[in-house]
Amino acid sequence: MSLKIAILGAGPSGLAQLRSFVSAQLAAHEEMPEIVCFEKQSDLGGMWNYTWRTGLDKHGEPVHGSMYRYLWSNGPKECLEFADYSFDEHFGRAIPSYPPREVLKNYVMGRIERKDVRQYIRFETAVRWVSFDEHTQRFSVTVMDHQTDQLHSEEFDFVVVATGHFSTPNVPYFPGVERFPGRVLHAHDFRDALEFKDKDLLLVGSSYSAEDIGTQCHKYGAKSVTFSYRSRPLGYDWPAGITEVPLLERLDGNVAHFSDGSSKAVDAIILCTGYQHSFPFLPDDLRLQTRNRLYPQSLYKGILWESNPRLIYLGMQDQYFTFNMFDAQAWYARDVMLGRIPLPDAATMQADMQDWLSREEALANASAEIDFQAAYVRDLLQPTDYPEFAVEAQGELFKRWKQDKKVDIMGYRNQCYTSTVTGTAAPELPAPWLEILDDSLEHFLSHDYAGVVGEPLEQV
Ligand code: FAD
Ligand code: NA7
Repeated sequence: MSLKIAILGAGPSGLAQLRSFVSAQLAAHEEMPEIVCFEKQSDLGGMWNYTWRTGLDKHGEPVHGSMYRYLWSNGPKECLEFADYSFDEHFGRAIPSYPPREVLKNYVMGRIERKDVRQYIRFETAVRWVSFDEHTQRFSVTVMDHQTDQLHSEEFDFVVVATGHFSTPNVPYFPGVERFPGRVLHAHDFRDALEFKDKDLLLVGSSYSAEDIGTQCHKYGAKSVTFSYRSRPLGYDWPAGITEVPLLERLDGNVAHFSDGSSKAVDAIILCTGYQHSFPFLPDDLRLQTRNRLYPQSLYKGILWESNPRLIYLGMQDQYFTFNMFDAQAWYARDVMLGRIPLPDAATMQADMQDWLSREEALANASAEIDFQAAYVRDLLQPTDYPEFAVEAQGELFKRWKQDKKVDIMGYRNQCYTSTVTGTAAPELPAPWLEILDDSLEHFLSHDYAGVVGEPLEQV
């Protein structure tokens, strides 16, 4: 009997898993597994599908999307390029290093549409519950099919959880917030910076969401942006109109009071306070519980559930590397499922995880974090047939990206990088990013970019 595999979610991670099977050269003794991918949205692309909706979707399911209008890649595209499908191959020419959301989504979809993977996906089907039967060693997956309005269960040998972890907001309470006269929202519900034009805006948090939403609101005409940090400030050289203050302590009407005794009257508050790993469809003994970190606990190789490696999690790490890391995970997971990679005994798995966890805990700065994640990706790639790519060289690009941001946080997207996959040097944006207000695919591709096509970079 052939293996039956459930993939939960058709975002970049779930699609990587599908692609890994479709592109597998199966050996004579291997049979193509039966694969079903359950996706609650009506299209694939995961987080990269922009939705205007917030709260609940048309079926009453929690809206997955946290992306917003005018979102541009927050890292160079050269750091997330698929080793088996380059940007040059997809667009037929060189494009700048920082594309807007729609362009990146188009790239992710391009690789998928070339292989017929839609046949495996059941859209508008939300996973409700997963259980494991010790006796049969199989999972039962219960889903709500909103197209037929029916709840049903199916059995599988493996379950791959690829439902993302940037959708369920972490929403702290600040005294006085219930009487704040303006709008209070979490980054998950932020959709359009123009809503905050001419407004004094307070953003709580000092990580990627705060940085990107704050700079974007500044770009689209917010009167002022105040970042409030808990542990450390973002620390960039901000333009006039953007300031950083320590943690918000309380609100008194529309006046925000901070822990250094300062205060500011604001019109709206956006809580950029991160997300929870949330798997309401999993029982406690199968459910990953972790903060946002580079090496979540209980996952051998960062993907296999320690106490039951038939349960696989993809993309649960905090991410420098994204699309190509998901590929590395998916290829490794595929080979475990096909029996190509034998798993060691429990003690060896435990020791391997502990080693990665200790290394993660010792990381002193972003540069070390990047090296750590590059080493992790390299470790996964090594036993698989995923095309070789210059992981460490991409790590060096990430370090340059960090430096570029430090030099000019409002202008780092004007920088150009060279692809480690094709050697193509990215052309410049047609104007500084701060001046480009149209983020559509049509507008981005309407320019005649002059790129230099070259050879793949040597491994560093
Ligand atoms: P997701 O993309 O989140 O996909 C998960 C899928 O699972 C979704 O389609 C969802 O509908 C589905 N799903 C969830 N629950 C269920 C259920 N119960 N039943 C059925 N289906 C379900 N990365 C970058 O590389 N560059 C960027 O510039 C960048 N910007 C970002 C900006 C924001 C605001 C956010 C939130 C993230 C950003 N990321 C960025 C990271 C992004 O999350 C990853 O690039 C990528 O989308 C993760 O892929 P995934 O498949 O793991 O998860
Ligand atoms: P992150 O990177 O997990 O960061 C969460 C931020 O929220 C971080 O600065 C936290 O501060 C802050 N936080 C969390 N809880 C609180 C409370 N209670 N009070 C104040 N501040 C708090 O999430 P992001 O949303 O920024 O980024 C997630 C993804 O979205 C990322 O991949 C991007 O590409 C887009 P801390 O430093 O822990 O003190």
